Amino acid sequence: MKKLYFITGNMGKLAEIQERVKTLDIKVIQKDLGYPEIQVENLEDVAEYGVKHIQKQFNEPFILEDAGLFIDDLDGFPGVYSKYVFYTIGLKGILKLMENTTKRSALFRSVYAYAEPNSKPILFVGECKGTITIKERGTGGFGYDPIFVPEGESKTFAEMSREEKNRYSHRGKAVDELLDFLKK
Ligand code: ITT
Repeated sequence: MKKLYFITGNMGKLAEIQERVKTLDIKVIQKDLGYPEIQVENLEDVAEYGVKHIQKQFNEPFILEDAGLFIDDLDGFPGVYSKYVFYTIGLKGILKLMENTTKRSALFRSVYAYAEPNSKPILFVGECKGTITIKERGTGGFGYDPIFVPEGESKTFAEMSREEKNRYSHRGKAVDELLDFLKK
Protein backbone atom coordinates (compact mmCIF):
# COMPACT_ATOMS: atom_id res chain seq x y z
CA MET A 1 0.00 0.00 0.00
CA LYS A 2 1.32 3.45 -0.97
CA LYS A 3 1.80 5.86 1.95
CA LEU A 4 0.97 9.52 1.45
CA TYR A 5 1.96 11.98 4.18
CA PHE A 6 -0.48 14.86 4.60
CA ILE A 7 0.91 17.90 6.41
CA THR A 8 -2.15 19.30 8.16
CA GLY A 9 -3.58 20.13 11.55
CA ASN A 10 -7.14 20.12 10.23
CA MET A 11 -8.97 16.89 11.09
CA GLY A 12 -11.89 17.77 8.79
CA LYS A 13 -9.63 17.90 5.73
CA LEU A 14 -7.92 14.69 6.79
CA ALA A 15 -11.24 12.87 7.17
CA GLU A 16 -12.39 14.00 3.72
CA ILE A 17 -9.31 12.77 1.85
CA GLN A 18 -9.31 9.53 3.86
CA GLU A 19 -12.94 8.96 2.85
CA ARG A 20 -11.99 9.54 -0.81
CA VAL A 21 -9.08 7.03 -0.83
CA LYS A 22 -10.68 4.34 1.31
CA THR A 23 -11.24 1.97 -1.62
CA LEU A 24 -7.80 2.65 -3.17
CA ASP A 25 -4.36 1.28 -2.46
CA ILE A 26 -3.29 4.48 -0.69
CA LYS A 27 -2.98 5.24 3.01
CA VAL A 28 -3.05 8.93 3.97
CA ILE A 29 -1.01 9.57 7.11
CA GLN A 30 -1.31 12.85 9.00
CA LYS A 31 1.82 14.80 9.97
CA ASP A 32 0.91 17.89 11.95
CA LEU A 33 4.21 19.71 11.40
CA GLY A 34 2.69 23.17 10.95
CA TYR A 35 3.89 25.86 8.57
CA PRO A 36 3.47 29.64 8.46
CA GLU A 37 0.63 30.90 6.26
CA ILE A 38 2.20 33.96 4.67
CA GLN A 39 0.09 37.02 3.90
CA VAL A 40 -0.20 36.91 0.11
CA GLU A 41 -3.00 37.25 -2.39
CA ASN A 42 -3.49 33.68 -3.48
CA LEU A 43 -3.71 30.18 -2.10
CA GLU A 44 -1.10 28.87 -4.56
CA ASP A 45 1.61 31.09 -3.04
CA VAL A 46 0.63 30.05 0.50
CA ALA A 47 0.89 26.37 -0.49
CA GLU A 48 4.25 26.81 -2.25
CA TYR A 49 5.72 28.67 0.71
CA GLY A 50 4.45 25.92 3.02
CA VAL A 51 6.13 23.28 0.86
CA LYS A 52 9.52 25.03 1.05
CA HIS A 53 9.20 25.31 4.82
CA ILE A 54 8.32 21.62 5.26
CA GLN A 55 10.99 20.36 2.82
CA LYS A 56 13.65 21.78 5.16
CA GLN A 57 12.59 19.40 7.92
CA PHE A 58 10.88 16.42 6.25
CA ASN A 59 12.58 14.16 3.76
CA GLU A 60 9.73 12.13 2.25
CA PRO A 61 7.14 12.92 -0.43
CA PHE A 62 4.15 14.70 1.09
CA ILE A 63 1.01 16.69 0.31
CA LEU A 64 -0.38 19.84 1.89
CA GLU A 65 -3.41 21.96 1.11
CA ASP A 66 -4.44 25.57 1.38
CA ALA A 67 -8.15 26.31 1.03
CA GLY A 68 -10.38 29.35 1.31
CA LEU A 69 -13.85 30.79 0.78
CA PHE A 70 -14.16 33.78 -1.58
CA ILE A 71 -17.44 35.72 -1.19
CA ASP A 72 -18.37 37.94 -4.16
CA ASP A 73 -20.28 40.59 -2.24
CA LEU A 74 -17.27 40.99 0.10
CA ASP A 75 -14.81 41.32 -2.82
CA GLY A 76 -13.37 37.86 -2.21
CA PHE A 77 -13.12 38.12 1.60
CA PRO A 78 -12.23 36.04 3.65
CA GLY A 79 -10.20 34.30 0.87
CA VAL A 80 -6.61 33.70 1.96
CA TYR A 81 -7.59 34.88 5.46
CA SER A 82 -10.30 32.21 5.87
CA LYS A 83 -8.67 30.51 8.82
CA TYR A 84 -8.06 33.71 10.77
CA VAL A 85 -11.57 35.02 10.04
CA PHE A 86 -13.16 31.70 11.03
CA TYR A 87 -11.48 31.87 14.45
CA THR A 88 -12.20 35.59 14.97
CA ILE A 89 -15.56 36.88 13.67
CA GLY A 90 -16.63 33.35 12.69
CA LEU A 91 -19.74 32.34 10.79
CA LYS A 92 -21.93 34.77 12.74
CA GLY A 93 -19.63 37.64 11.77
CA ILE A 94 -19.75 36.70 8.07
CA LEU A 95 -23.55 36.41 8.12
CA LYS A 96 -23.75 39.79 9.82
CA LEU A 97 -21.54 41.40 7.16
CA MET A 98 -23.97 40.01 4.57
CA GLU A 99 -27.18 40.92 6.41
CA ASN A 100 -28.36 43.46 3.85
CA THR A 101 -27.28 41.87 0.60
CA THR A 102 -29.05 39.61 -1.85
CA LYS A 103 -25.82 38.96 -3.78
CA ARG A 104 -24.88 35.70 -2.06
CA SER A 105 -22.60 33.96 -4.56
CA ALA A 106 -19.27 32.56 -3.37
CA LEU A 107 -16.46 30.25 -4.43
CA PHE A 108 -14.57 27.66 -2.40
CA ARG A 109 -11.05 26.95 -3.66
CA SER A 110 -8.63 24.23 -2.68
CA VAL A 111 -4.99 24.02 -3.74
CA TYR A 112 -3.18 20.75 -3.07
CA ALA A 113 0.59 20.62 -3.39
CA TYR A 114 2.40 17.33 -3.94
CA ALA A 115 6.12 17.57 -3.23
CA GLU A 116 9.07 15.23 -3.41
CA PRO A 117 12.34 16.01 -1.60
CA ASN A 118 14.42 18.73 -3.33
CA SER A 119 11.82 19.26 -6.10
CA LYS A 120 9.32 21.96 -6.88
CA PRO A 121 5.77 21.03 -5.90
CA ILE A 122 3.03 20.12 -8.35
CA LEU A 123 -0.24 21.93 -7.66
CA PHE A 124 -3.80 20.61 -8.10
CA VAL A 125 -6.67 23.09 -7.91
CA GLY A 126 -10.35 22.42 -7.21
CA GLU A 127 -13.17 24.96 -7.15
CA CYS A 128 -16.80 24.83 -6.11
CA LYS A 129 -19.30 27.62 -6.80
CA GLY A 130 -22.22 28.14 -4.48
CA THR A 131 -24.16 30.53 -2.29
CA ILE A 132 -24.01 31.76 1.29
CA THR A 133 -27.09 30.95 3.37
CA ILE A 134 -28.99 33.40 5.57
CA LYS A 135 -28.60 31.17 8.63
CA GLU A 136 -26.26 28.35 9.69
CA ARG A 137 -27.61 24.90 8.76
CA GLY A 138 -26.28 21.42 9.60
CA THR A 139 -23.77 19.92 11.98
CA GLY A 140 -21.45 17.93 9.71
CA GLY A 141 -18.21 18.98 8.05
CA PHE A 142 -16.14 21.82 9.45
CA GLY A 143 -15.33 25.51 9.03
CA TYR A 144 -17.72 27.39 6.75
CA ASP A 145 -19.71 24.27 5.80
CA PRO A 146 -22.92 25.32 7.67
CA ILE A 147 -23.27 28.49 5.54
CA PHE A 148 -22.30 27.18 2.08
CA VAL A 149 -24.67 25.56 -0.44
CA PRO A 150 -22.96 24.25 -3.60
CA GLU A 151 -24.47 25.08 -6.98
CA GLY A 152 -27.25 22.70 -8.01
CA GLU A 153 -27.99 21.60 -4.41
CA SER A 154 -30.28 22.79 -1.65
CA LYS A 155 -28.34 21.33 1.31
CA THR A 156 -25.34 23.02 2.91
CA PHE A 157 -22.06 21.08 3.03
CA ALA A 158 -22.74 20.62 6.75
CA GLU A 159 -26.01 18.82 5.93
CA MET A 160 -24.22 16.30 3.66
CA SER A 161 -22.33 13.10 4.34
CA ARG A 162 -18.56 13.25 3.74
CA GLU A 163 -18.98 11.20 0.61
CA GLU A 164 -21.67 13.56 -0.72
CA LYS A 165 -19.60 16.67 0.06
CA ASN A 166 -16.58 15.14 -1.73
CA ARG A 167 -18.71 14.71 -4.86
CA TYR A 168 -19.32 18.46 -5.12
CA SER A 169 -16.53 20.10 -3.24
CA HIS A 170 -13.41 22.04 -4.15
CA ARG A 171 -11.41 19.50 -2.11
CA GLY A 172 -13.03 16.49 -3.80
CA LYS A 173 -12.07 17.91 -7.21
CA ALA A 174 -8.50 18.80 -6.26
CA VAL A 175 -8.00 15.37 -4.65
CA ASP A 176 -9.34 13.63 -7.79
CA GLU A 177 -6.73 15.48 -9.88
CA LEU A 178 -4.02 14.54 -7.40
CA LEU A 179 -5.08 10.87 -7.44
CA ASP A 180 -5.09 10.82 -11.27
CA PHE A 181 -1.54 12.14 -11.19
CA LEU A 182 -0.41 9.58 -8.61
CA LYS A 183 -1.87 6.72 -10.66
CA LYS A 184 0.37 7.64 -13.64
P1 ITT B 1 -3.97 23.13 7.54
O1 ITT B 1 -3.36 22.68 8.82
O2 ITT B 1 -4.15 22.01 6.53
O3 ITT B 1 -3.30 24.34 6.92
P2 ITT B 1 -6.17 24.96 8.13
O4 ITT B 1 -7.32 24.74 9.06
O5 ITT B 1 -5.13 25.97 8.46
O6 ITT B 1 -5.48 23.54 7.88
P3 ITT B 1 -6.67 26.30 5.54
O7 ITT B 1 -5.78 27.43 5.88
O8 ITT B 1 -6.40 25.55 4.27
O9 ITT B 1 -6.81 25.23 6.71
O10 ITT B 1 -8.18 26.74 5.42
C1 ITT B 1 -8.62 27.95 5.90
C2 ITT B 1 -9.94 27.82 6.57
O11 ITT B 1 -10.93 27.70 5.55
C3 ITT B 1 -10.10 26.62 7.49
O12 ITT B 1 -9.69 26.88 8.79
C4 ITT B 1 -11.61 26.40 7.42
O13 ITT B 1 -12.23 27.21 8.39
C5 ITT B 1 -11.97 26.90 6.03
N1 ITT B 1 -12.18 25.78 5.11
C6 ITT B 1 -11.26 25.17 4.30
N2 ITT B 1 -11.84 24.16 3.63
C7 ITT B 1 -13.12 24.12 4.03
C8 ITT B 1 -14.23 23.31 3.72
O14 ITT B 1 -14.13 22.29 2.89
N3 ITT B 1 -15.39 23.57 4.32
C9 ITT B 1 -15.52 24.59 5.16
N4 ITT B 1 -14.54 25.40 5.54
C10 ITT B 1 -13.34 25.18 4.97
